[in-house]
Amino acid sequence: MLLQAVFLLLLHCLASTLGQYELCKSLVSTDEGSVWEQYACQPKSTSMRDYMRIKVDPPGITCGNPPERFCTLENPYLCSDECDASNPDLAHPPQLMQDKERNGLLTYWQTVTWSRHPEPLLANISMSWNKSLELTDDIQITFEYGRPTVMVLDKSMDHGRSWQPYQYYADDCMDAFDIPPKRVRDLSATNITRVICTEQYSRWVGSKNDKNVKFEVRARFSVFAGQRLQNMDSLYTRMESMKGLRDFFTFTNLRMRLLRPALGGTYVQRDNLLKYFYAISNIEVPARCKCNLHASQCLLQDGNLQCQCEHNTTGQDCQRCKKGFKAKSWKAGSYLPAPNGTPNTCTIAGHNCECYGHSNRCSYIDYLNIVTCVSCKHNTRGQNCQHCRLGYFRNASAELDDEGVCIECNCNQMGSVHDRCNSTGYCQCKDGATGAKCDDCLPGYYWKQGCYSNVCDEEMLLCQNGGTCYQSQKCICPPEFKGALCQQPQCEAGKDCNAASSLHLTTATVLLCTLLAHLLATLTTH
Ligand SMILES: *[C@@H]1O[C@H](CO)[C@@H](O)[C@H](O)[C@H]1NC(C)=O
Ligand SMILES: *[C@@H]1O[C@H](CO)[C@@H](O)[C@H](O)[C@H]1NC(C)=O
Ligand SMILES: *[C@@H]1O[C@H](CO)[C@@H](O)[C@H](O)[C@H]1NC(C)=O
Ligand SMILES: *[C@@H]1O[C@H](CO)[C@@H](O)[C@H](O)[C@H]1NC(C)=O
Ligand SMILES: *[C@@H]1O[C@H](CO)[C@@H](O)[C@H](O)[C@H]1NC(C)=O
Ligand SMILES: *[C@@H]1O[C@H](CO)[C@@H](O)[C@H](O)[C@H]1NC(C)=O
Ligand SMILES: [Ca+2]
Repeated sequence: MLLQAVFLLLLHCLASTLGQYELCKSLVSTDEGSVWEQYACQPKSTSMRDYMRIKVDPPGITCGNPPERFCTLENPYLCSDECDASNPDLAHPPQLMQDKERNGLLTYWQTVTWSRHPEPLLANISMSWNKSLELTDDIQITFEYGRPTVMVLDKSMDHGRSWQPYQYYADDCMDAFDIPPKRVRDLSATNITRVICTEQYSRWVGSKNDKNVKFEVRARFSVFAGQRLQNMDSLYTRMESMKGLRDFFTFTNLRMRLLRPALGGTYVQRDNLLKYFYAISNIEVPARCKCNLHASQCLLQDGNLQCQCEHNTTGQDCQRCKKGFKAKSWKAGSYLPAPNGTPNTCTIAGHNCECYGHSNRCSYIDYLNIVTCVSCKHNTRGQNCQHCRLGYFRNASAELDDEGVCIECNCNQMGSVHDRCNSTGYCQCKDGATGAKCDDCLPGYYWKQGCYSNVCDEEMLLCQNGGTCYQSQKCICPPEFKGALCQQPQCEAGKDCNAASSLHLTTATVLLCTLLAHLLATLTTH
């Protein structure tokens, strides 16, 4: 026991020299031999600049094709600088925003000048990593020759499918975005995830004085962890308890929308537009891979960052349990309790009672002398949750431990005998019904909340005596006929079926004759 205590102490020392949450597991000797102890763990923070894929829009925005001259805000009348895409010494391609600058040589991406003023000079810079990342320090974008007077930083958490604003930047927030200006230091613990517009990084201070535009992560962290971030435990505790806090620092893509360049004054000087453009020499994105506290390493594999998952988890972000380790459902690791957190390891499903991850509870049934899974989820049933519930069938392309292993039969209520189906999803149909779900009729039947035999059709059951067949359901007969197929005259058999009509005729004749007689009488009296 003493030995173990000493070992654990040693481990703590080791963990603290390594930094917090850097160790996923460690071999510990106990009286029963060595066992692995597991801890919540996360990769080190690193410069994600080296892994980002960068794209600028619109396509022709980078300067130098054709070559052009430009000047700077500080030397507006010395327009001798040249940008030429075909000359490596004078070219300013996008990759110069993420290169390692050697020997103090400043390298930067540069756009065309604002020669089309007053049409706005717009540029988008999209950065993608194809990996969920968590910011660990300030994003810092270095602008040469002045910072934009209006720009927006956006982020995406779903690989660019949807975007949201991260921070607005303007020299006049009300004027540019109709948002009152704020600083991060105006925020408190309750509204730290608020998206703000800041005027701190857009004002003209001379191009050499302050070149950086920041997204402040450190200042936000310090609200919880103290000025020097000395109390990170407090931050991590908040990460666990405050909804949206962790997600606020999580992203897969970033995008800068540059909306107006530095002006160097209040107005645009229309007679010298060659001094207005954007130029970026560096983009720092200090972050770590999001591995859900299940990995301490994140490595480049086939060009993409990949968490080296521990705790028997798998996936790019360790967001799943490995196959066969689904005794209970997957959970992210937790920072709590300090200092080692909780690993929430995926464990192998027990030998005597495998539930394939559809239940995390087993129960011993005394009179049967068996152990059985309790409350199987995902529409499964059985001792090991290995069958599908009635009304469901086995998904042939899913493993037994897949959440989608059972598919609803979906038998048509009217057309089928019951709501169960066979193992390929076929329902049992009532007479006349057909199709996998019994929602169709066999030939010779029509559908009307179930299948019914045709009364009439165009082949065997023809309507007679000029009747027409209405949707196989009934013959519409001419007035003189009746019967299912209009086979029967309206009048009783054996009687004179023309009597009625001849009587009508007689009446009409009598009437006509009377009329004529009247007419004749009137004519003769005059
Ligand atoms: C920048 O991206 C936004 C959002 O997708 C888009 O509306 C805008 O047209 C883009 N601007 C340029 C210059 O490509
Ligand atoms: C993104 O990463 C995933 C997982 O590593 C990989 O399957 C996919 O091909 C990657 N996509 C691109 C465009 O690299
Ligand atoms: C954040 O909350 C503080 C106090 O709780 C308040 O003074 C401040 O105005 C709020 N900031 C924003 C942007 O809502
Ligand atoms: C993963 O599962 C194997 C097999 O059950 C087990 O020996 C190992 O300790 C597990 N690893 C972790 C990190 O839990
Ligand atoms: C069957 O399982 C596969 C593999 O998990 C899944 O992609 C598919 O959606 C499932 N089918 C249905 C109908 O649920
Ligand atoms: C399920 O029923 C359909 C239709 O009756 C049949 O073709 C199929 O062979 C049945 N599948 C099995 C596995 O019995
Ligand atoms: Ca550079």
